Amino acid sequence: MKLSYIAFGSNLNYPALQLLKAFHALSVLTSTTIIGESKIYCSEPIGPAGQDNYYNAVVSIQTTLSAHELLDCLQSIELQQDRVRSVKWGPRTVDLDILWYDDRVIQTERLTIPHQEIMHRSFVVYPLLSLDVNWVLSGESLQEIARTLDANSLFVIAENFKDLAQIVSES
Ligand code: A4P
Ligand code: MG
Repeated sequence: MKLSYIAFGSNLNYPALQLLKAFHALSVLTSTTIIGESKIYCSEPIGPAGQDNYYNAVVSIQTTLSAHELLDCLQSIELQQDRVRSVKWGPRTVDLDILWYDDRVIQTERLTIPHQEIMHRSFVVYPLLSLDVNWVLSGESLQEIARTLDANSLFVIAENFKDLAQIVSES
């Protein structure tokens, strides 16, 4: 069993619903068990201007899939949710990035692990902290990294996916 962390992001077609769909798809994924979930956040977009705010979260899993098999599965979930790859960092129905896989450093054409943007993104670092993750990246703890990031544009929407489902069903 390998431990992995997956970042969720969406800012198109009812982002809360997109996150819930992707969470469900991950929960039924072969050889994989969800073991933790962060709070769900709303965040201002990084990248091209004029996009809607994002919903973001991080989920931890245990899996017997290899990192590349996991990437294949996550990309097929993205496609099931009508993900169209167009503009870099542009709007998307759902983006599923592998942040971390079994303490490994992987550098291939398709995969960079740990994900290279983790330490620049409050919408990844804060969810990780809400999951009690205590990684050290480039000599800095996540708490130290968080202090260097602007969290002003980050809001908690729900404590977990169950609460998010409740909020969606009431709206
Ligand atoms: N790839 C390499 N490493 C990985 C990895 N660890 N996990 C490759 C997943 N994929 C990885 O990704 C392009 C390629 O990266 C994949 O084919 C895979 O082989 P993509 O999702 O098709 O396209 P992209 O949008 O150009 O890149 P990426 O890295 O997913 O985008 P980002 O960096 O995640 O940026 N603002 C807010 N507030 N919240 C967000 O969630 N997200 C983005 C997307 C921009 N701004 C945002 C947010
Ligand atoms: Mg991606």
